[in-house]
Amino acid sequence: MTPKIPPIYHLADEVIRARQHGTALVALESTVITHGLPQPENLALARNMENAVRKQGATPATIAILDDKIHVGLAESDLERLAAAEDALKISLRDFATALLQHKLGGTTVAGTMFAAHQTGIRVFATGGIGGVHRESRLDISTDLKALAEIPMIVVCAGAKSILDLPATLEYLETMGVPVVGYGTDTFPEFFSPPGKLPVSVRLDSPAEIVRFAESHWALGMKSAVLVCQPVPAADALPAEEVIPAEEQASREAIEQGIGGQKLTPFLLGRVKELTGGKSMQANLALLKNNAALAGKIAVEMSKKTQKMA
Ligand code: PSU
Ligand code: MN
Repeated sequence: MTPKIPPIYHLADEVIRARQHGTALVALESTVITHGLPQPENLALARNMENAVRKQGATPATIAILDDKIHVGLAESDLERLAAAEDALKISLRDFATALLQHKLGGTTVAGTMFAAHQTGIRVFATGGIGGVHRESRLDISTDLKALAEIPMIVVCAGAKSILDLPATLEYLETMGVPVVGYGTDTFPEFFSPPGKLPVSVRLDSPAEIVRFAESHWALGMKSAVLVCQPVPAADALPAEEVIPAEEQASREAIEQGIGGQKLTPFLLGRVKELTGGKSMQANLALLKNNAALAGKIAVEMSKKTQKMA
C-alpha cells in the first residue's frame, strides 16, 4: 500500500520505484549541503552519502526545495545547484512556505527533512548531528527536538555537538519521550569527539536490534522518533580537549557579534573548523558517511520485514 503524496512533492523515479516495491529508502538532509559545509566539500559529501546508502542496497532520497517543489531524491544537477547556491534558505518546519512563496532553493534541516520524509512514507533518515538547546540563549532550542518528539521515524546521527548544551538537550528529549539509542555505546556521542559521560537511554548493537526496538516503540502507540546515535569513526575523532576550547571561543564570538537564530549553527561550525585547522571538518565528513551507511543497513533490515508481510 503506497499512501497518496501531496502534489507539492516531486519524487525521483528511483524513489517512486522503491516505494512501489517496498525496498529500502533512506532520507538525507540538505542543510549540510547549503549551510553546513563549504564548497567544494559540500558537493563531494552529498555524493558520498548517497553512495554510502547505495552500497548497503538502499535507495538514497536527499530532500530539498527546488523549482517550487519539495524534491525527494535529487538528480546530480540538483545536487550541483544546491551546492553552488549562495542564497538558498535553511528550511526548518516554519520555512517551507517561505521558500515556496519566494521561489527560493532550500536546504532542509533535520526537522524539515523528517517532515518531508514522513509525508512521503520514508522511515529511516541519516544526518550528521541534530540541533539542540544552545548555550548562548536559553530560548534557542532547535525545532529538530520538536520534530523528534512528534514524527515517528528512525534518525541516525552522531549525537550532537558539544557546542550545544548537551545535558539540557538530553533532558528535553527525555521530557518529550524520545528514546536515545547508543549504537555500540552506553554514552551519548559528541559529534566530532568520542562519546563523553552522558548516558543514552538504551544501548543497541546491531541494525536488526534497532529495527525490533523501533517497531516495538511504535507498536505500543508511541509517536516519537527513535534517535540512533553512532560515534564518529575512531580514526577520525578529535579529542574533546582539542574541540572544546575551539567551541568555547566560537560561542564567545557569537555572543560578542550578536549572532543568533538560524545563523548560529553555521557560524559556530565555520569558526570551529578554522580554529581546529580544518580537522573538525574531516571528522564531520567521516561521521556523515558512516551514518549514511548505518541508515542504509537499518533500512534494508526494515524492508525485509515489510516485504515478508506483503
Ligand atoms: N549540525 C551540523 N551540521 C549541520 C547542522 C547541524 O554539524 O549542518 C544543521 C542540521 O541541518 C540541523 C540544523 O538540523 O543545523 C539545526 O539548526 P538550528 O539549530 O538552527 O535548528
Ligand atoms: Mn535555533
